[in-house]
Amino acid sequence: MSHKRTLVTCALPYANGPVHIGHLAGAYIPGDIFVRYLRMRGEDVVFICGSDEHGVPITIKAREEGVTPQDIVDRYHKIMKDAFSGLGINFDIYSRTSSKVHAQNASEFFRKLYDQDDFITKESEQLYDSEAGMFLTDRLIEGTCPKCGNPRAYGDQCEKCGSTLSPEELLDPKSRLSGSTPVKKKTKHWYLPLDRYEPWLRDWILEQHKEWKTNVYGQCKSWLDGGLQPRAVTRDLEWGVPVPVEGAEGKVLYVWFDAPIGYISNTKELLPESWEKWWKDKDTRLVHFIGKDNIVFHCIVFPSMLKAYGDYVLPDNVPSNEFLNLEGDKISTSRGWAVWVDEYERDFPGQEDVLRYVLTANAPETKDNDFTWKDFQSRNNSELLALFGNFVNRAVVLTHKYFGGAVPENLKPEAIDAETLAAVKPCREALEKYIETYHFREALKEAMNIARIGNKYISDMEPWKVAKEDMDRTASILYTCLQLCANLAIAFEPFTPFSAEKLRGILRVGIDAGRDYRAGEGTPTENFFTPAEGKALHCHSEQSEESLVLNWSMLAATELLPSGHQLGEAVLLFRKIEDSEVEAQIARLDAIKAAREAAEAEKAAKEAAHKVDAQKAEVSFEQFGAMDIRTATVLEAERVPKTDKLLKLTIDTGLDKRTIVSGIAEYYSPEEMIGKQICILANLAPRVIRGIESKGMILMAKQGDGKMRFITPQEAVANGAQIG
Ligand code: B3M
Ligand code: ZN
Repeated sequence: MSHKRTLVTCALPYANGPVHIGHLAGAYIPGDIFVRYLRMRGEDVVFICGSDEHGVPITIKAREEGVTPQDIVDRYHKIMKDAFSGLGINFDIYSRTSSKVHAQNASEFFRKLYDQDDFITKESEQLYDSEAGMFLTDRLIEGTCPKCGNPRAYGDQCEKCGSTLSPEELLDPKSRLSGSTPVKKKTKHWYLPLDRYEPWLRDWILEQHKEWKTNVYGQCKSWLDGGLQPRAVTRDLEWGVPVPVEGAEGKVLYVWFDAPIGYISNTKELLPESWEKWWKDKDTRLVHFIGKDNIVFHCIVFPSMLKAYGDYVLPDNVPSNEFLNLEGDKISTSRGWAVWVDEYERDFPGQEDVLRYVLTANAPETKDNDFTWKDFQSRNNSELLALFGNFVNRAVVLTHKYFGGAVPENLKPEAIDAETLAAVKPCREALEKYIETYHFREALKEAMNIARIGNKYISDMEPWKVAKEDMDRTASILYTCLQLCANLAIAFEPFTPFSAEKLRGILRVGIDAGRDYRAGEGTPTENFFTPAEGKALHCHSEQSEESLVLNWSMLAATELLPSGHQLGEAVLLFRKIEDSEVEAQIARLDAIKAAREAAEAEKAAKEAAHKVDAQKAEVSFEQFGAMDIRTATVLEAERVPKTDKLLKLTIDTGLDKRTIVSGIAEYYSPEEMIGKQICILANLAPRVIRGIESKGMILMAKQGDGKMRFITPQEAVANGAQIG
């Protein structure tokens, strides 16, 4: 081990929406597994997270709701913090980028780079909303897409046809803030010249970090191969950390400049005395857990900032997952297509570990992956419950039945017992290797293999049958089973900490889960992280009341529970997830999908209705005059048999009574037409339609979606009146 301590961060989620399973699977659960594992191994670890509270989307949401950005971030900061603690994601601190410490720290960071001449400035013309008195980012501009005609395309992208746009390309651009037409205005911004760091980045990533996950390495390589450009690190906005230099009034740091500095600020808030050791001592290993959309910022931009600053350590690894889909569809907060953690906790109270387990077993580690409720149910029922839970339960219940709940003596051992226990060792080795290389789903499989081993052993040994004739052998079998149970209590702690704790309660053992820093140094702030109420997952061995304390180094040991050790009551580790529960979730999603499809269809219909055909070729006055258009009244109307579209109308044209066959049955019933005054083209050459001679044509207005309405004079006029 070439490091003395590990600083683990998880991406700071934007405080503009609740946490969903995509977030959890991407960064937070893997981060928590890694940290729990390291803590149990006795490593010195700090685990940092917090809300990312700046950025344009937060200001837009605030405007839409008529509240301040601070109101928005206050709301979601709390929701997110509760969601994480509810799932046992045990950060040491969950702070926020609107904190004082952060404003100061980010500001100081910028100032140092500024003083060192690490920025360049550029003046450019940007769009300005003179009514709102604000420069507009691309996202704040809306107009018609030049490619597909979507009237609500944004200045950076049309979400309808997917084209990338610039604000200049939009037809009829409008500010989303005030609706006014933006004007061009000069503005100056500070840029980090990433091109300066390119040779260094090439060496540092492409040569020295070949071990990074292939998706991460690949993205970095393609960025570097594409050539790096200076990146603006300031914005004309009100919400954010003010740019701390002269001539930058009304400007704030770009959210992606300040947010990663938040990792440092939050460490500083937690450990005001010793934070520097975590960020500046070369023996610190820095690991960022993120989703794949954050790779460039964590592998290229932030390291360049740290490098420019000078004293900081650089990330040792940036494990990043691909995206998780939900029931075959992309997770989307705005479309309501997600499973939110707060709702999960409401619908499945006490089932935190099931979600942790499923999201790890099915993690999108190498490619996008799909979460389905059926898979959720079957992984619970046929893995957690059938393998892990049942094995433990059988072992403990039988021990109570035959041995009064005390671990029996190993009175009559057989080779199979030792072989079974020995099989745990390769699982441990593989598990460790996988966790240390950030392959959590493989690591979890190894933990589950221990349960599988136990399950097979107890099924094969059938101690309930052996007990009828050989109590000594029964003792050895259960002794072996209980040793496996104790191993499970260690191996599952990083993955399913609630169940591991429950299991330790059953076995009456404690655990040395390592040291955490949640107490910080000095006076705790309100951003310190405390486990949710009733979920005091212990971390320190000294908190345990049990005399028997397990730790990671004991994993694969064959004598963890001594004979005579009294067990606690047998409680179930997992419960069955019923069909009705997952059906309710699927029904909820179906309803969301149906509502979305209905809304999309309605929107499409509206748009189609408004589509106007292009003008036809010119006609002469004479050509127009040749048409005999006049008023008439419908006397009789009936459907033409065996057709859906045709009505046969008898009309009074003022000249005569005649028959016209018209394709309007889709829009009007015969009853609706009788007595109506209409306009006709009287001198259209007669045609025979379905055996009926039709003389003339009824004038109809036809909308873009095909819907037709007949034309009627403003007020009743004599039949046969000429129109022209
Ligand atoms: N808030 C993006 C995200 O939540 C961003 C991460 C910041 S990490 C410094 O996906
Ligand atoms: Zn478009």
